[in-house]
Amino acid sequence: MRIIWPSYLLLLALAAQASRAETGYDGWLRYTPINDSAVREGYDNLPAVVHKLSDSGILKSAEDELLRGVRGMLGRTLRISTTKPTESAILLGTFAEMEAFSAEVPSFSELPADSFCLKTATIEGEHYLLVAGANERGVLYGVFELLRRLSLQQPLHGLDRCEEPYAPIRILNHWDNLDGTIERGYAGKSIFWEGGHIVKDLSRVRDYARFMASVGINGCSINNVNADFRAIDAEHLEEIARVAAVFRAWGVQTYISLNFASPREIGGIETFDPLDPAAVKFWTDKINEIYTVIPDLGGFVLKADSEGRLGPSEYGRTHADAANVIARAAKPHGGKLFYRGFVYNHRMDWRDLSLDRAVAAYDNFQKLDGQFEDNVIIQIKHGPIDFQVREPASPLFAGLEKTNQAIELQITQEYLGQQKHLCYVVPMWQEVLDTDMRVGGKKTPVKELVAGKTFDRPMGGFVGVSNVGRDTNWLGHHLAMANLYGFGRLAWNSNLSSKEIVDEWTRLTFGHAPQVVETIVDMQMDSWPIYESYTGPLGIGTLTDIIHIHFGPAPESSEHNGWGQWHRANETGVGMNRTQTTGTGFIGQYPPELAAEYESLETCPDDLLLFMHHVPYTHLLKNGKTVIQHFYDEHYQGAEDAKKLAAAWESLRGLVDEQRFDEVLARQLYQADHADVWRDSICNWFHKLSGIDDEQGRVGNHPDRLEAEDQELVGYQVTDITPWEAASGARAVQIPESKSEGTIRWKFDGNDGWYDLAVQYFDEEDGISEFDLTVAGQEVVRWDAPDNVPTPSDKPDSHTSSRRWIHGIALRSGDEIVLTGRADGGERAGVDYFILRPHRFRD
Ligand code: GCW
Repeated sequence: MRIIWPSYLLLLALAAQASRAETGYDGWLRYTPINDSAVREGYDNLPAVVHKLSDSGILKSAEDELLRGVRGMLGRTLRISTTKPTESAILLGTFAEMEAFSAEVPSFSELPADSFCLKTATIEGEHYLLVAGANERGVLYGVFELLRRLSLQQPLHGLDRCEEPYAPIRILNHWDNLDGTIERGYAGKSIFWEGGHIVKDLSRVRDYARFMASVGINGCSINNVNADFRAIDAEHLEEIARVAAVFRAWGVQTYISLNFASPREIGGIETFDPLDPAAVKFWTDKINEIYTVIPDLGGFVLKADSEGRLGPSEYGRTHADAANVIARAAKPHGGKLFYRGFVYNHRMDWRDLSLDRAVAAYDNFQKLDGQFEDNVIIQIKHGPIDFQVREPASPLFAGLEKTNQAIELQITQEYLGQQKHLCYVVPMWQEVLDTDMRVGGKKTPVKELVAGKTFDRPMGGFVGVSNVGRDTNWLGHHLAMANLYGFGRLAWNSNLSSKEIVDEWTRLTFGHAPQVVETIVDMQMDSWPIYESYTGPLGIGTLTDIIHIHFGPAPESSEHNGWGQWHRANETGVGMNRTQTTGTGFIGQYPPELAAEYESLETCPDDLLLFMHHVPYTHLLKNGKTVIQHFYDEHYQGAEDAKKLAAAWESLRGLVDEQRFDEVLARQLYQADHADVWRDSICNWFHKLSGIDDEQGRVGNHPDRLEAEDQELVGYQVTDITPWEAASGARAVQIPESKSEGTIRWKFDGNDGWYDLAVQYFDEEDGISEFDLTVAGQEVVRWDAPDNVPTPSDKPDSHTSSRRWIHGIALRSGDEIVLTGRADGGERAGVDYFILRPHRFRD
């Protein structure tokens, strides 16, 4: 029976479809209709037929994607021709297949794997658009480039363009655990794992693979580098094979993280000594087994002798011994081993000033240069410490001449606001990639070293730690997707600028309206410098809580412990002395010209000053300010600028679809307030330590602030907050028991008028407290604290310190203001302070 839809139902269905598209799930692959008729007309000559020259899975994906994109953007459904077309057509195939198709196909010059060409050609009298790849993956990439051009509304006629990847290795790592949690993931549970197994429904994995392919990412590891032994048992291998099958169709090779102690833990032998024949046999047999299940597995990732992971040092063996035992087993199958250069001692004696975590990667690996098998790639974090807000390039990039290397970049914003703060990190990556290491006194930017161009190594490239999750928009913050996109684009073409990349991304994600594009591009480009200024400027490190959560401010946590992320702040000065003359000698790991630049206070760039030197707080920077005053100024300016980011986003109200607008706004407003928590913690801490006042008198002085502990309390108790700098005045108030109530009360004695009131409270993850504010007996607002922008802590601290604004309250002198809190679970309705200021009418 034919169903006849009433037209209003059809309209409703269409409307539902249109709004569904704007949850952020589609990321930059939205393919929304091109409505501008002049632009549409430019595509009138696009052939109506598509013909693919082979039947592989990848070409099928390419064809599907082409149909999907063209239908979405132009509203036309291309005809699939399974036989040689007799009219104008889009041809999909490899260079070789194209040349075999007709003698009239122009010949293609030899290009590396994954390259593609888009060409228009007249063949046997018909007009063709050729999407040709050096291999099948190249064809798929060519289709995505074609669709990108359409989305960017660029002309297609007369196309004649080839692109080759900057480096062969462009892969993602995931730190996903088998139970579905993600180490340092900020957007929900794993898309791969759940309850110890690969998820049943792999449609999200497929859509993720599309994202990867669309920016040229050709490999992906799917389990945590802190690896679970079980990942490679027979049961899980079969499950991983399902993921590999989904990835395969999008040209993405699967990688598995290994646990180096596996021979002992699951191999039934006593040892995991890489030179012991029994361990060698274990790896050979296991890897042979793995390749029978997943014949085109890309290979493995290994974290050994790091942060408590077992490794070769257990037996006095080297990293080369460890890498080679696995690499040799993988080689016959074409497998690679990514051996992580992130090896350091996290139990270092902080009292010994000669020790320095930054030297570890170079010290561990440089001496082994040349000893690794040729399918081993040393995977090196971009800086010598650990993804801080600014670090110099790792000297190890210059230290390996005979060994393959890849740079590890972090997409998930572990130390950079965890997608609750905006931080477009591509400019930061680019600074590292463009750092000229001056190897042999010659121009040798990091990007050329890692891509294997300088020393002519066959393998090299880029690894991104992605950690997307099941949140609909993949990374938690819609604007954070620019980092995933940017990683791929930069790995594909490291000469693109970060601004070009984000301009492209913005148009694909939010459309072409000039105000929207300009505002988002500016917000993104400003975001890293802003984040740096209110967290850790001058190269000091992010100054976050480095022991646990890595989110809010906790400058003390970097000191006096074995983790080695020290900044050596004391009463007189600040910074790690890494000079060769009087410091830890780290600077000597760089080639001589760069070492000389960093060694001298005259030439060391100020933004790396405290990474390289220990200086008095009164040291004068190149801008004429003292270090401490600059620190204060940066934090105040940064916190102001964070508010401007929110205001910029707010200016787009009505120009961006509602859901994405609201969700981004919530995060930007959160950041605007949390930047004050940062500013105050860091400034108070350094003020106390240095004893030097802020020239502008701002630090520790908040005329519009009322401390909760100074008001009349019933049911609330005053608590010391740890660390002290996380709370204004080092103290806050809390209700001692769950499910109990308390009140904070004071009399307003200012002038009658309109006011804005903010409550600075602690929104923890271990309860949902309730609050109720009354003025002169009238309830003004009631809210609960369900951890809306999830703050990863169950304590009243700098992670959970949150602000609730109540705008436009009419106050009269003598009014009683009462905040009633009701504690829930571990969350004790904690309140730090109130801000009361004249109402600012918003535009
Ligand atoms: O930055 C640190 C993270 C760890 C991570 C480690 C690594 C997967 O805090 O969570 O472990 O780096 O890169 O191995």
